[in-house]
Order: sequence, then C-alpha cells, then structure tokens
Amino acid sequence: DQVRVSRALLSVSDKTGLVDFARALAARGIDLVSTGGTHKALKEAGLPVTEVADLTGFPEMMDGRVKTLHPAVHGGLLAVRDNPEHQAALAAHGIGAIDLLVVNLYPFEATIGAGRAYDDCIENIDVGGPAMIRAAAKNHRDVAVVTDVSDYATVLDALEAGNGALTTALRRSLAQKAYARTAAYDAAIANWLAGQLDAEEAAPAPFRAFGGSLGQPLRYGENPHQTAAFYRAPGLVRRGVATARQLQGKELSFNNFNDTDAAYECVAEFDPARAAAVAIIKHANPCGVAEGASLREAYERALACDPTSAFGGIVALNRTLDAEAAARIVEIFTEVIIAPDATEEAVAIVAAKKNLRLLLAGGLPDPRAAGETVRTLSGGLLVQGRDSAVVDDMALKVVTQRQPTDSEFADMRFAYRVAKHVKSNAIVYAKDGATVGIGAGQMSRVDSSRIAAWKAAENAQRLGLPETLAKGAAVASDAFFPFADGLLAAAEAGATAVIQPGGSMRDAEVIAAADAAGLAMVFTGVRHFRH
Ligand code: 93A
Repeated sequence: DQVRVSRALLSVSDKTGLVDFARALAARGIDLVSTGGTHKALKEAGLPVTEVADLTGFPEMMDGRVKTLHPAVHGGLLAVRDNPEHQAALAAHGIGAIDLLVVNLYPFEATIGAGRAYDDCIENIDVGGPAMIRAAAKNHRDVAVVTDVSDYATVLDALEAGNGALTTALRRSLAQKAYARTAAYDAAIANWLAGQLDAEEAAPAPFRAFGGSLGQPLRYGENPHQTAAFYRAPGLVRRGVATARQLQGKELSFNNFNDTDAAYECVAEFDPARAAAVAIIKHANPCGVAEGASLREAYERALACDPTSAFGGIVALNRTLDAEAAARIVEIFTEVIIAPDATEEAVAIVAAKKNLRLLLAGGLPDPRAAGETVRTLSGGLLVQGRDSAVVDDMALKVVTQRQPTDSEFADMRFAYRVAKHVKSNAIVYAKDGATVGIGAGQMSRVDSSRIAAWKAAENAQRLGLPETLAKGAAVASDAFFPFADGLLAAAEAGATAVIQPGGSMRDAEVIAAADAAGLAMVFTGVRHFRH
C-alpha cells in the first residue's frame, strides 16, 4: 500500500517553506511541475522545474483564472494506478501521473479580513486550486495531497522513512485534511457573500454555512425577533431530535429543538434493559427524572419532582411509548414527546392533542459515543468532544468513614447521571431512582444546594408529607464543593450520601465536615460541568 512519489505538482499562494521543501523533493529525484508564480520562485532558487503550461499546451490565461483546469493536470491526478483503462487513457493522451499535489489556495480569507473591495475579494476566490485538491484527495489511494505548509516536514520525514514512498494512513489523513480545508474555504465564501446580499436578496433564514446543510428554516430563534434555522451536520449521525421522525404536531421551534435534544440525551443515560425512565425538561434543564417499573410510573415519579415546572415541558422516554404512559402524559400541557418508538395505541392517544409534537427517534443515542459539540462565539466556533463520561465507568472512591449502603450507592449513581445534564452549578437530590430536588444554573454552588433542598422540602409539603423528600436522599454535585458550606447545606436538608468529583484544595475540610455529619461520600474523579 505504499505509493512511490515520482512527480509532484506544486501550486501555492503562500510560498513559506516552499523552496526548502521543493529542494528536498528534487533531491529525492522527484520531478517538479508548477504554476506561474510558484515556478518562478523555484526557478530563481535554481531548482529544475517544469511549467504547467508545458504540460497542458495552453498558456495561463484570463489573469490566471485558467491555469490548471485541464485534462493533462486532472487526468494525472485522477487516474487509478492499477486500472488498465485509466492507464491506457494516460498513455493515449500523453498524460503523466502526478503522485504528490502541494496546493495552498488564493488568500480569500485574508482578503476579506483586510476589508478589500468587492471585486478584489471575488478575484481571490480560487477555483483551480480546490478542484485539484478535491481530485487528489478523491484519488488518495494513489496520490498524496498537501494543503498545509506545516505538513511539509511530516511528508519529508515520511518519504525518508518510506524510502521515497508514502503510506496509506498518511495519504488518507492528508485527504481528510484537504476536504476540511476546501469545506472551510467554501464556507468562508458563502458567509462573506451572505453579508454582501441586500435585504431583498437574502433568504429569510440565515443561510450561513456552518459546514452543514440547511435542514429546516425556523420561524424565529430563542426570541421572536431573532432569525433561526436548523442545520444538519453532514456525516455526523447521532440518533435524536435531528434524525427523528415527527409523527404529528406543530413544527418544532428553535427552543423545542434545543430542549428536546437535552431531554433525549438525558434519558439515553438510563439503560432501557434495566428500567423504564422518563426525563422532563424545561429550558434545557431537567425538572424531573425517574425510573420506574413502567413508563407510566417513571413519568408519575418524574412529574412529582416539580409538577409546576413540568407544565409546557418536553417529555423524553427511554422505551417504546405505550398507551398507559401516553394517556397520562397528555393530561398535562406538554410541548414535545420523544421516544425510541410508540405503539399504535399510544400514537392514537397522542393524536387527540393536535399541537403536541410526537417524535420517534428509532433508538437511543449512545451516551458513551465520541463526537463534538459546537457553539459560536463572536467571530468563532468553540468545539469540544462531547461529555461521554458515564458514572458506571468511573472508579468511585469512598472518602468518608462511613461506607454508603447499596441503596445509597444506587441513588448516588442515579443523581450523578442526572447532574451531567443539569446546567452548572448543578445539585441533584435523588431517592429510590427519582430526582426529588434539582438546583440548576446558579453562579454559586451553595445557592444551587439551597434551591435543590428548598425544592425537596416544597415537594414534600405539596404532597402533604411530614418530612422533606431530601431526607435520606443522595445528593450529587457536578463539580467539587470548594468549601464545606454547600455540603453542610445538603446534610442539613437531610441528605445522607454525597457524590462529587473531589479535587478541591479543601477536600480534607469537606471530608471532615462529611464525617462529622455522619455522611457517606464518594469521589468520582470526573467533573460534569455543563454551561
Ligand atoms: O484562478 S484559479 O482558480 N485557476 C486555476 O486554474 C488555478 N490553478 C491553481 N487559481 C488556480 N490555482 C491557484 O494558483 C493555486 O490554488 C494557488 O493558490 C495559486 C498559485 O499560483 P502561482 O503559482 O502562479 O503563484
């Protein structure tokens, strides 16, 4: 699978490192071909190099708009080496194969960044460069493509190691990088052009290229004065709201998309083989999550955590929606139901509520799967690997004198699973596989602790119970307690077991406070911030 490099085509706008790289290629006996400016630079450095015009038999024309757009170039890049027909075509037309393509594009991004005139920006849209890059990358079985100056050294090292040949692994990773480059280049052009459009020319939804394809224009964004659209991330397939089938109900709104995603990702943490589970979400935060013997029971228990907030919420289920559960869910105003599937009876019950959206995702997403999350900043994108950490995989360390009981352990795991899906600072009380108090999105951990405890007390009062629901509950914190105060608030509220990442400078102080209060505490070593 090694490809020996005999001929290289170099066509670069950014000539950084070019001469040294080309000299090293020539020293390996590799023939060099290049376009006008690149050819001139190599010639001046005294390197043997052929001009592309000599290959094509055409001069570069139209201010360089047409220089490499010719079968002599593209045939050389696209011919499959072990395809006799392709080889015969090369021979018949006197075309030589190209094994290595080195291109960096007209500096379109820099040109628009410098605020240059419209025509100048247009002239800096590279056409031939991306065409060659895409051709070479498609044919990466036989051709290596270099689109980044910083890869010159890697390629030279690889040629040295491979005795003049490059490996499949390297060609493939260079091809991937090449397509990422042309995709980003086209996105820059599309976004710049979007900014140049007059209001009447512009599409109603923001047709900006986020490297995805427009899935659905939305009526408005988080608020009615904001434009919005849903984009499908190409090639990134994860079961959930983006791939689900909508059986009925109004079109999803921007907030519905966001909340439904949060709901389904949360409920997917609960293995359907172990128990039925339901998550109810409001403003992207869980207001109740529970397991049960049936979906109906799980729903009732999730609802009991915060029935007021659940009004107008999103309900996500980890098993096929059945009639019993559907009948109970439709009693309360709900925006969206999402489940892997639904029985015919359940579908008929939901159908009575015209506006209620029912989404069937066909299965649950894997909480452990790799993937990225992306958000925009002013002028940038912030990308990270998704939080694929699952409490079952964590090495839980008991740090207190008292060992947790089995049921405390179960509730701690449950609470930690939920805490992962609560905006920071997150404090979650759970008992017998149901949340009983959730504190979300506070700037201070102790405030989240107080809110969660207050919710648990209020819930008990509403149910006419003599004691707070936090009594005997496990409490999870998405990040370490920086001081003992948050932990003491939980103990005071009645929690008996605590699960948290640990790792504070004051861990010793916090552990001592837990021991003094007779708590059992576990460190996970893994933080679950969610912002
Ligand atoms: O105007 S183009 O789109 N037409 C072409 O046929 C073409 N072929 C290569 N621009 C084209 N290129 C670009 O020219 C390359 O992508 C590279 O950025 C640049 C190198 O030109 P030179 O070698 O003349 O400096």
